[in-house]
Amino acid sequence: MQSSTTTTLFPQQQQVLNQLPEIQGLLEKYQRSQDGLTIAENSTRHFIVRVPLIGKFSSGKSTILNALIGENIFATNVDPETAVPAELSYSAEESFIACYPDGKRVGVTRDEIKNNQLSSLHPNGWIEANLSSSELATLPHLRLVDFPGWGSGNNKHGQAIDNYSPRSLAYCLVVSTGEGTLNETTHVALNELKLHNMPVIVIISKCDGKTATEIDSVTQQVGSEVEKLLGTPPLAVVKVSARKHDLAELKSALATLEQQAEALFEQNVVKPLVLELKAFAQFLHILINKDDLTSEAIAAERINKAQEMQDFNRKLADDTQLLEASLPKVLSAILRQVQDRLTEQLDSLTNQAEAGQNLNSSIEYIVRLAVTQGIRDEFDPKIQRYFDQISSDLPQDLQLDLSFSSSRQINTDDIDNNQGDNLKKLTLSGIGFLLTKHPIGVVIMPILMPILAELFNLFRNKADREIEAAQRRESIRQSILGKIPYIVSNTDAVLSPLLTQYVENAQRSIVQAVEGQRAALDAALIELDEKLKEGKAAYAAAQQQYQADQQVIQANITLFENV
Ligand SMILES: Nc1nc2c(ncn2[C@@H]2O[C@H](COP(=O)(O)OP(=O)(O)OP(=O)(O)O)[C@@H](O)[C@H]2O)c(=O)[nH]1
Ligand SMILES: [Mg+2]
Repeated sequence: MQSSTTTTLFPQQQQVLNQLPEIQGLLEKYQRSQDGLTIAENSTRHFIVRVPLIGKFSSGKSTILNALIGENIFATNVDPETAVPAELSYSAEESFIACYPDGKRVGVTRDEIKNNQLSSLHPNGWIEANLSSSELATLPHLRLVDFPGWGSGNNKHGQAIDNYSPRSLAYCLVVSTGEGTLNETTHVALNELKLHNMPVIVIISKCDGKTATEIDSVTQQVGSEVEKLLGTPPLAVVKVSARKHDLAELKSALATLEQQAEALFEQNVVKPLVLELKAFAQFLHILINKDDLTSEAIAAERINKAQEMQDFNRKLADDTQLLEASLPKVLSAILRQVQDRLTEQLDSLTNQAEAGQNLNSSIEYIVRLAVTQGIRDEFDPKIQRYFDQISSDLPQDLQLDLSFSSSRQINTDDIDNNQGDNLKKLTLSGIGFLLTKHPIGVVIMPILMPILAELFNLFRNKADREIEAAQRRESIRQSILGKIPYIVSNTDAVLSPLLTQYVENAQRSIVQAVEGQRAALDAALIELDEKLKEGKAAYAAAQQQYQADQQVIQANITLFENV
């Protein structure tokens, strides 16, 4: 288990923890699902704002963190260096822990971190660095994360993003003055972040050895590009020189983010909980106000509700079929993107092969970008339309939040030690699926990429031999060109069942959620009928109980909304 934060709880955090047993008891009493509450409880107990520093390799991320904590703990280099994410927390007593995806935790030394001797943690492990830095002490709700950079065919960054995207509530985007502008990978990454509406601090790094005019022009350029991509201004655009230990602007932006932690808690934990309570109150409302109800009327209502459910299931099946019918077109558009991008990169791949480099990770990287973009352009709009249609088909008294933008963050490491597996379990089934509706990154990428990597490995030896044998540049080029259809068909073979599975899971979890609510309502109607048969007094008592319970739920809603 991750150590829980020793920081003073926010009033709302305390409030949620105080009220949970009462709400839990009522959910149990009415046989309603506890899943949402369990997630709310975990997210409340372990609330933390993870803030990965993302950006191109060598943009200066590790150097910035070293300068911030005032010690050279993390390895830095002009070549791609950071390979394992490192999570920084304040602790009076310093410790470094290697965290494996299976939950194993092993102490490591400063030297091992400094010298980047962490290969046993690939690909899904991370480092926990608990440091007694006074700077970190002022940011108790933030957990800054040193992240592998992107670029130069490095796919460690992609893996890290997949693992972190459902667990992070803010980002720092580092762009060095040397880069001057956002590259394509950054565009794709920012498109992703936009969907989660997260605060982003843009850090313009290496502001030394440049004139003030040059720095201002990069700051303006990057700031406006980010704003355009996010649709809202970043939380701050700050200029730093880690080399000169000039981090004043960054420190002030982090302090602002720290102040927003409470609002982030409210948005990510309290709001979904309140929605759930409102659905519960609505359910009780259906049972109340039935003063002159008869057994016949209850029987009629049960039939009526069952009929509504059948109608809904039929509409859902039709909507799902329509979505499934669109999949081949979606898939071929995505594959076209893969093909086009590989072809566009042919010269650069040829250069790499000529220089004797292995092309595997470059190819993986290109495919990853193409699939991410392709899914966003082709699949997401269809899924969104599907969810919208279902929301409007839903019987009035049932609640299902199917809007993309409302995906709830999941602190998987706090639910169980087995982070990777849990994530997959959560995102591919039931409530987890409904909480993370956005398919890319959270659902599809973490499954797609390892399978693709294996497939590429299978034909890699043969391909490498052929490429080696081709002596002239043109024949190397032709040889790589000849591999593109293999890559595209491999991607097809993996992606096609994944898309189908995504749609099936979506339908299944919607049915599960809706039927769960319906069954609870039916059980309540049966109980109401039994009370009615017991006589007027029992019926009135039951009504009173529903009213009292509804008041309790309502009081909790008011409490959470007004702290
Ligand atoms: N001039 C200048 N160079 C810097 C500054 N910060 C970092 N560098 C240099 O930039 C190079 C890369 O720095 P890192 O901190 O390793 O970059 P990174 O973003 O962590 O890179 P990856 O871990 O590979 O993603 C190193 O050679 C640093 O010395 C700075 O403020 N000014
Ligand atoms: Mg680094």
